[in-house]
Amino acid sequence: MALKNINPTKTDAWGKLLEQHKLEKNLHLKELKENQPNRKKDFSLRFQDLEVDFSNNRITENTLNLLLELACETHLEDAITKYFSGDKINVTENRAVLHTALRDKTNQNIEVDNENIVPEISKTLQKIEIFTNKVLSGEWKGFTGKPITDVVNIGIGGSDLGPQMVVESLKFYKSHLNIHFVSNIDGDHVQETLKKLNPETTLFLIVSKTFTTQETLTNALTIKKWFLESGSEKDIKYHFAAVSTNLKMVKEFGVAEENIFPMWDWVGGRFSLWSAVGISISLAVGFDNFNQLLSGAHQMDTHFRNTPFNKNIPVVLALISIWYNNFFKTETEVLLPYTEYLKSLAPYLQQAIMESNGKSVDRNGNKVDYQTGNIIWGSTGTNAQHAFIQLLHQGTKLIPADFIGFKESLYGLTEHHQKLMANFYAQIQALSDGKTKEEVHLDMKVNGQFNQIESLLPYKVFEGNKPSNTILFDKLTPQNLGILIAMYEHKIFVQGVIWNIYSYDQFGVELGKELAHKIYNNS
Ligand code: G6Q
Repeated sequence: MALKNINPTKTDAWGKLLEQHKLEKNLHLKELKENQPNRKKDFSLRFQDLEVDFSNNRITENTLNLLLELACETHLEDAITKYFSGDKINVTENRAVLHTALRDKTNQNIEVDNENIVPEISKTLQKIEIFTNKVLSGEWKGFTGKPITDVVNIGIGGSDLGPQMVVESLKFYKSHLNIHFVSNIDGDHVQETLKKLNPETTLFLIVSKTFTTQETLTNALTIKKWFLESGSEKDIKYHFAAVSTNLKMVKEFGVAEENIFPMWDWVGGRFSLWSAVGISISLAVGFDNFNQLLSGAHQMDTHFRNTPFNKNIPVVLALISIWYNNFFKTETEVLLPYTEYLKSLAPYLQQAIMESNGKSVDRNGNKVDYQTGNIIWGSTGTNAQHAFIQLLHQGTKLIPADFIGFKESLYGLTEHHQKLMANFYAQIQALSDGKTKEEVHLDMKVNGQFNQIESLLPYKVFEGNKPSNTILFDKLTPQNLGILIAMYEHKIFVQGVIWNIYSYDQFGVELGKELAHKIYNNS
């Protein structure tokens, strides 16, 4: 059954939130915190070693309660049940949305069109495990008998960004294989990658759900041609594998049947890293770590499914984001992971969030008259502090931030980590509390800058009241990364449900593709 069609702006809660916003829009975070000694405790949620502190947001208990009412009035609970049980909630494509089934560890039946999909998922996971182990152990040999040293993932969008982000994020856990990603149709991208590679020791994974994507097919053909300059047609089976729903076209391309991994139409591209699309991850960090990633995501799925909304991390994060987007009229959200490992998180979530919720027609087929998807951007701290953070502190725009941090670093170097985390907390505090005229005045006096007080004081004032969430884990592990990604996936879902849009199609990318074909064919 499809999701309900409820215009959120027509709910009682929405009306009350509008009033609430008038009352509270000028409250300052610094005062809120000073007047509420237990605020941090009251506005924090825990799940395993994840701690989400949302006390640095411009919300009160009343706001939160109204946002929770909004979730109930828009029937979020019913939507969650339908999401996990394989209802065809992706109505415009007539598909279920079941990336959660790929990491389900309960072994209970999950049905699509009256067929249990669990055995097929387990079989594929086993195939990934066997394949990974063969390649990693060196049992899998290239056409001249040498073991594989390099793997190239050929794919784009959902068949590239997820695996690439996870491989980058889990570099610490890396196997001996070098993993490369070719996505852009820009020939220089493939050329730059190939020039580093030896065809005798390289494995190519062609990842394309449809196997019709112009970029992926063009790159795959160029690579096949390059390979055939050294190897022969019969050697292709030692060097090419594919992940797709389109068996016919994969075989026509020449990939051996035993090297083909399935995909299913109930997995959206941007949510597919948990499927065989994630083979590059399994090769990069070993199957056990890949499985840990899946387990972490499953744990977050269970939390999301079973936790009351007021204690439910993805629900609370989604509601806070709606509060800013629809009532404060913010346009963007910034992601600030304080670890270099997560430098690809923002580009990955840009696709997941913006392709999903960048919609303006509601589930009744009408144009919405309220804001939907946020613009997502970001980069790692502390680098960002020396770049764009100025605008967050003193610009004219209100930009809610997610600070993502880890209590421990992976290699030790404690002094570095203490400095890193000091910066992490300093930014959160500076954004929230700011620095008043009086404080600047005093500071300048103490520093002996008497003569400059008049001319410089206004520039040194920080208004503060800039909101953020603090998302803190003990350590970056495959399991915690799974938790983090699934947390954002469910935040996307909750927002799409409440905004009354279809989050799982992406017609917006079609027009440009069609025109590119026409322009190319006429050139
Ligand atoms: C993701 C989108 C899109 C898709 C790519 C690649 O949700 O659908 O980014 O993943 O266009 O598609 P193929 O995997 O079919 O090549």
